[in-house]
Amino acid sequence: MPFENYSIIESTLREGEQFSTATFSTAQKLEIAGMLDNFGVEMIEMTSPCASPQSEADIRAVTSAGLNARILTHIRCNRDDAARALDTGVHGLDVVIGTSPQLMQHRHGKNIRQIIDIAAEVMTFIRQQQPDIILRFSTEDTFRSKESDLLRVYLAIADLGLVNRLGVADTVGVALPTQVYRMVGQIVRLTGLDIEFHGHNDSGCAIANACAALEAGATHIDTTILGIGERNGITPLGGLVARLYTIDRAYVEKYNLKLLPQLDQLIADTCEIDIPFNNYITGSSAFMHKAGIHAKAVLADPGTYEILKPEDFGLTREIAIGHRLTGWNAIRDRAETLGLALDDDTVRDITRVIKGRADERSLSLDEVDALLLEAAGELKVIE
Ligand code: HCA
Ligand code: CU
Repeated sequence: MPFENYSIIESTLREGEQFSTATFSTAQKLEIAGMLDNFGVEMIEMTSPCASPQSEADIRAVTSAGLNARILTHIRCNRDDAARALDTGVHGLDVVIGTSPQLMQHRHGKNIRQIIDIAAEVMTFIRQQQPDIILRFSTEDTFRSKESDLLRVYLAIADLGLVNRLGVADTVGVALPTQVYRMVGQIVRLTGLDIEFHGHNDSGCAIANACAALEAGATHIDTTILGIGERNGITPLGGLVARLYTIDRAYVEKYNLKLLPQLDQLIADTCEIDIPFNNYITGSSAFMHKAGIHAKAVLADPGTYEILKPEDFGLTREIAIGHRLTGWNAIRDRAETLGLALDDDTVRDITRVIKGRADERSLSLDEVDALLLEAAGELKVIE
C-alpha cells in the first residue's frame, strides 16, 4: 500500500529558511528540530554548510543534539560542497542539480552529458568518503525538464548503485497531480529506488502533488512547517498530515499529532506571521461551524461535517451562535452548557431575538449568554 511506508523529510530548516521572513538563530533551530523530532518526522534537512559559517556550525549543533531524526544537509552537485558537508557529521546528503532548459542555461551552463558526468563523479566521491551516508540525488525543476533528458540522468545515476534515493522536484509549482503520478511511477519502475517528492505551491497543488507522488510509489515527502519556503513555499507539514489522515487516520498515527498546533505557532512567531485563518487543522476557522443547519448536525454527531477530529490535534471545535444564520438547536446547546433549564419555546424566542439583532450586527458570546441568563431569571447586566 502506497501510504503505509513513507517518511517525511522536514525541510523547515532548509527550504523554510528560504522564506522571506525566516532567519533562524542556533537556539531557534535547536528548538524547531527538537519539536519536529518529538512530532516524529523521520528526517530533518538543513541549509548547506556552504551558505554561511553559522549555517555550518548549526548543522553540527543539531547533529550533536541526539535526536532520533536523521539530519541531512542540502548541497549543490560539486565536490567542494560535498567535502564540506561530509565534514559536518550529518547522516545524509541531498544533492541537487538543475535539468530544465531554464536552469541549464542560466544556473550552471552544463548540458545533460556534463550533468551526468559531474553527478557520477560527486556521488562516487561521497560514497568513497563515507560508505554509510544516506545519499540522495535530485534533479531541480524536474517538471520543466525534457523527459528524455530526465530519464537519461536518473538511469545513469541509478546504474551507479551508489545512491539511496532519487529526488523529483516541482521547483516552480507548475506540476499537476496526474503529471506527478506519471513521472514518479515511471522512475519507480525504471530504477526501483526510493523516491522523494519536493513540491512548491505556486498554483496550489503542493499537497495534492505530494499525495499523488505517494500513490505512485514515492517513499519520501518534503514538507515545511506552515509550508514556508521560497515564494509561497512547499507542501505544508500540517496539510500533508490532513490529506493522509482523511484517507486513513492510521497513516499518520506514527506522528505525535497534538504537537502540530505548537509547531505551527512556533514558526508563525519566529517568522512574525499569522497562521492563515484557513490553514489545515490549525487555522482559526478550521473547526468553526456556523450555519444553524450545520450546528444542529455537528451537535448531534461531529462526523456529519468534520472529516478531521479536532481532539486528535489537541484542539476543540467551536460553534458560532451570535449571528443571523444561527439556529435554535445551537442556542439550546449553549443554554445547557451554561446549566440553564429553558423550555423550547423560550429558546426559540431568544433565537428570534438574536437573529433580529444580528441583522444589524453579530452578537458576542457574552451578549448571547446575557440573553439566556436573563430569560432564566439570572439577570446579568451588560454595559
Ligand atoms: C533549491 C531548489 C529546491 C531543491 C529541491 C530538492 C527545489 O532551493 O535549491 O533538492 O529536492 O525546489 O527545486 O528547493
Ligand atoms: Cu524547493
